[in-house]
Amino acid sequence: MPVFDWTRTDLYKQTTDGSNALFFEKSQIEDIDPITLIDKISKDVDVTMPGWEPERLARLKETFRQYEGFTAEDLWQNLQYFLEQIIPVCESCDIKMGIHPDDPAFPIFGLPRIIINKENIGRFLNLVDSPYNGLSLCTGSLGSSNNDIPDIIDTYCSRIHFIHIRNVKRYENGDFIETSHRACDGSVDTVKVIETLHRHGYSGYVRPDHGRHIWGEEAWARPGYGLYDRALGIMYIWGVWDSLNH
Ligand SMILES: [Mn+2]
Repeated sequence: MPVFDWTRTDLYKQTTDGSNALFFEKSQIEDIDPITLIDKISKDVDVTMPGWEPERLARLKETFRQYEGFTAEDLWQNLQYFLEQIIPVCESCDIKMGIHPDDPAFPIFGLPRIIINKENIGRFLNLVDSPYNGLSLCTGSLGSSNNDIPDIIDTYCSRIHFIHIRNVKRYENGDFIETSHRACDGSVDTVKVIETLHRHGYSGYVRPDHGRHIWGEEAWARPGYGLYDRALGIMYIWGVWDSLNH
């Protein structure tokens, strides 16, 4: 993800069930310059967010200038160079690498993003076609745009070393909000995601990834990482998994 890590426009979006969650309002991103957005969001929160560290944000304008005229093909070339250097070392040390998709899975602020869909994931895996060059597949990140995630898992399951299972609800205008892990609460068919992993005998790592803030924990928990909702998410994932073993 060039310049920015994950991006949202509201870290405490109130929902109708009393929780709050990370929200992305597409029109805000289109109408605002990134530095104003970062200033606005940084005021909401006094903890350091992953990818939004103060020293990194302080250099934002400079970093942006470095990406002027930078295209998706330039990113592909850099990634290829990087992988060709590191994957042979990973093979010799038995360390499996897993790339995380862009979040959101589409270009923002005019910056290219490439790990965004099935076709590009296939291209990525072929840059260096080794089992050590794999995926940290994130259903929430890929779920921010219209991806058939069970199909992506079905196609590339042997290259998934780590999976982040969470749900987001997408709206027709391009907005999305993080929801509970339940399939019926969001746009990602999390049950089918787990079924597909189970069918392939997946034995890698899984995490519930993000959670809403519930039961008042927004007072102390980092936005996006509600402890209670992540715990509920783990049990939902286990519940589906166990029902498939039954
Ligand atoms: Mn993730």
